[in-house]
Amino acid sequence: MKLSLKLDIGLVALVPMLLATQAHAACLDITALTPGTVGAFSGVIDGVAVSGTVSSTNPSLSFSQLGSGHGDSTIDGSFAKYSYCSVYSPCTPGGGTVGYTSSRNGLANAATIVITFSAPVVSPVFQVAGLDSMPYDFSATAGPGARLVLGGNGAGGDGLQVVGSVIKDGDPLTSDVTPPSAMPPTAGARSAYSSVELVGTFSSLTIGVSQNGNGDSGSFTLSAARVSGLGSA
Ligand SMILES: [Ca+2]
Ligand SMILES: [Ca+2]
Repeated sequence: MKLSLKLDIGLVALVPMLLATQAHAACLDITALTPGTVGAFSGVIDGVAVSGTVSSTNPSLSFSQLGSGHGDSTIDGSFAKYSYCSVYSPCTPGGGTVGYTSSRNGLANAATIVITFSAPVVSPVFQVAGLDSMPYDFSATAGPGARLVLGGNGAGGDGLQVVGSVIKDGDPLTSDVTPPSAMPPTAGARSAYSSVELVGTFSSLTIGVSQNGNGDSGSFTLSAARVSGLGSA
C-alpha cells in the first residue's frame, strides 16, 4: 500500500509537467530562417535541435521569407491552418512553418531538402499545407519506415495522398486559395493538407522535391510525434 501511494503522488506531480512540456514542444519551434534557393532554417523540436537546408541543382525551390501570406514562412505560430485538429494530428498551434515557392523545371527531384536532428527522433510527423504540384519524395531518407496518413483532406482523388515514399496532392492540377487562417478544404478542388507520420527513428530526413506542374507555393512543418486522436485505426 505504501508503495502504491508513493507512486500515485509521484504521478499526480508528474502529469501536469508532462502535459505542459508536450503542449509547448510537440511542434517545430523555428528560431532562425534564411530564405532563398540556398535556404536554411534552425529550431527545436521536443528538446532536440533541428537544422534544415534546401539545395537545387536547377533552382526550382526557394524557402520563403517571413510573412503572413499563403506560402510565407512563420516563426510565431501565426499560420493557423496547422491548428485545425480535424485535418492535422497533432494539430500544432504556436509552431513555425517553412514556406516555399517552387517553379517548374521538369526535372525529377531537382531540389533536395535535408533536415538534421541533434539526437535521434522517433516517428516524427511531417505536416504539409497548400501542396499541389510539388511532391515530396522520402525514398532517400535513411532507415525509411512506413508512412501513415494521420489526418488530412484526401478524398475523392484530390487532396493529400501518400504513394510509397512520396507525399503528394492526389490531383496536382487543382488547388485552393483559402487564407492561412481558414480551415483547409476537405471537398471539391483543393490542395493537400495533412499530417504524415514517418514511422521509425531518424537522425535526418532527405527529401527530394520535383516540380513538373506549373509551380507551387505552400509550407511544411514537423511535430515531434503523434500525441492523440486521428490515425489510431
Ligand atoms: Ca500550393
Ligand atoms: Ca489538388
